[in-house]
Amino acid sequence: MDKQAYYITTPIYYPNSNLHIGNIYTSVIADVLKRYKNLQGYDAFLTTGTDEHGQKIMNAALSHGSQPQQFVDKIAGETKLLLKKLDIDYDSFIRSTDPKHEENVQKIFQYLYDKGDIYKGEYEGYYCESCESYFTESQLDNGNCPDCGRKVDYHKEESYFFRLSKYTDRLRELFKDRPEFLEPKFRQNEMLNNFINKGLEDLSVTRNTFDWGVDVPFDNEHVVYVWIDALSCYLTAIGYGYDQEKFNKYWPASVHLIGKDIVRFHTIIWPALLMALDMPLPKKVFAHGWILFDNDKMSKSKGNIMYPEPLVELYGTDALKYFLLREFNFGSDGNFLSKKFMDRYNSDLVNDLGNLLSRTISMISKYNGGEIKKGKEFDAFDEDLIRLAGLTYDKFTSLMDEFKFNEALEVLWNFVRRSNKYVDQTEPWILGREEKYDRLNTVLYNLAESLRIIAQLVEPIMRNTTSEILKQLGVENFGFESAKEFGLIKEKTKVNKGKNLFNRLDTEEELKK
Ligand code: ME8
Repeated sequence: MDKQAYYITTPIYYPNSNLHIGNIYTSVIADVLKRYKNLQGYDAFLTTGTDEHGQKIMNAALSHGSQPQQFVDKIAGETKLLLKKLDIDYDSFIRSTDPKHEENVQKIFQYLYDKGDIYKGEYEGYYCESCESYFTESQLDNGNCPDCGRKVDYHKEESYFFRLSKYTDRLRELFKDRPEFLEPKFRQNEMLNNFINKGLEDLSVTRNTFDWGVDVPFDNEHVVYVWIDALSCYLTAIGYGYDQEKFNKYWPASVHLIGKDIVRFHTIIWPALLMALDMPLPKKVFAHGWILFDNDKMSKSKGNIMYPEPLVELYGTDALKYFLLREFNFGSDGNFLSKKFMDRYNSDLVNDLGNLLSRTISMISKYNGGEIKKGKEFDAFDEDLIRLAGLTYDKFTSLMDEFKFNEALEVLWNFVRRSNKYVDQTEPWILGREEKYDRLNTVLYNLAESLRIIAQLVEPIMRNTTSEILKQLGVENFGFESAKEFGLIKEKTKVNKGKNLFNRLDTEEELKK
């Protein structure tokens, strides 16, 4: 039987500069979600890419003394390398300058024009260059852009318009009938109160003050608005216009993962466009919060941008992914503090997980000649541990399904800590000294089995850690679902003493780096 498709997208990043921690946060979540879905038996497909047209990119290229194409080629190449370095397992990297995509944008534009959903008019209003969007005075937020908060300029120009107003009622119904469409839930009220219920105005969908964009097919004085171009990348990436079978398999998207600043584009403009194209709507849009730096949004002008490369080089991809998922509540803003990173590394990874593995493997080597054996004596501590293992699987998966990644990891680490407590409660070193093997074997078996379950559950987030734990335990990867069952390790499995999973950091020294 064919596996069920699960299509995930990240935003199509602007290649005006290299990706920082805030941008890659979405990519990391998307990667974890993809691995999680695949491990659960889905056929997950992840699209990412670069949003290469528009005035902002053109200006960035010019300020670097480059031609736009040359400039975006360079950054798109660097972005791919960075995603590889971060072990982000994407399936499609779509560039909006890809000729297949440009063709799609023109087809979409022509179709909507022929249908009467795009018409020519004149625009007068406020323009945000960063969002490449027009606003009326009443839409401004204290005179600034309601999406990103930046300064706006007054503009007047000839433009083509998309009849967004025509879709107001259907959008209102969408929010009413499908409360799961946009999460977190509080964002729904923002969209309804700030935009839909105020009445939507038709949207200017072309620009004629620059030419770095897809030409309007029948009027080369105009280029297509960058957001129409960017959003439809989600379609081109899975074969729209050139591989219908693939497209039918993956569309509609299971989830668009985005930052909170681009909710309006994804939950008003994008569904309205898809309605106009008579296409099914994505099943969900999930908007995460900002990763802040000292309580402030990262920005170049403030000089407080944090890039992921040094963290990965020093601490590895597993630690970075763990931290981003564990520390931040997906949906809310959170502060990135280097000290917090070090503290979590030392407490959760070195002390809790690393120690559990090293003490378990050492004891199996010392007392059992390196073999995991089944014991004959049991007590209430075992029952309690095994019961928690079962509950951990159920809670971990249901929290992952709700995109509550930090809580899922908290539940898993609760089990890691419980396993360490089990060592203290059962005191295997005393059992060993007194040669009580019937009991000692049970304890060591339960510890090995707990570690196996932890390794299987953590695989979507830390696959290298999973491999290392399983290698040291001497067991094969039985698959994610095997974490449901306690007792799969075979009698006389030989463990392999290995390196430390994570080495303790000297926080003071690390902070100087
Ligand atoms: O918006 N914390 O691209 P982009 C968390 N091209 N997320 C952050 C962040 C931070 N500090 N800073 C930025 C675009 N982001 C469009 C997308 S999709 C069809 C087109 C997030 O490169 C931001 O919220 O400006 C956005 O979701 C993503 O990075 C890409 O931003």
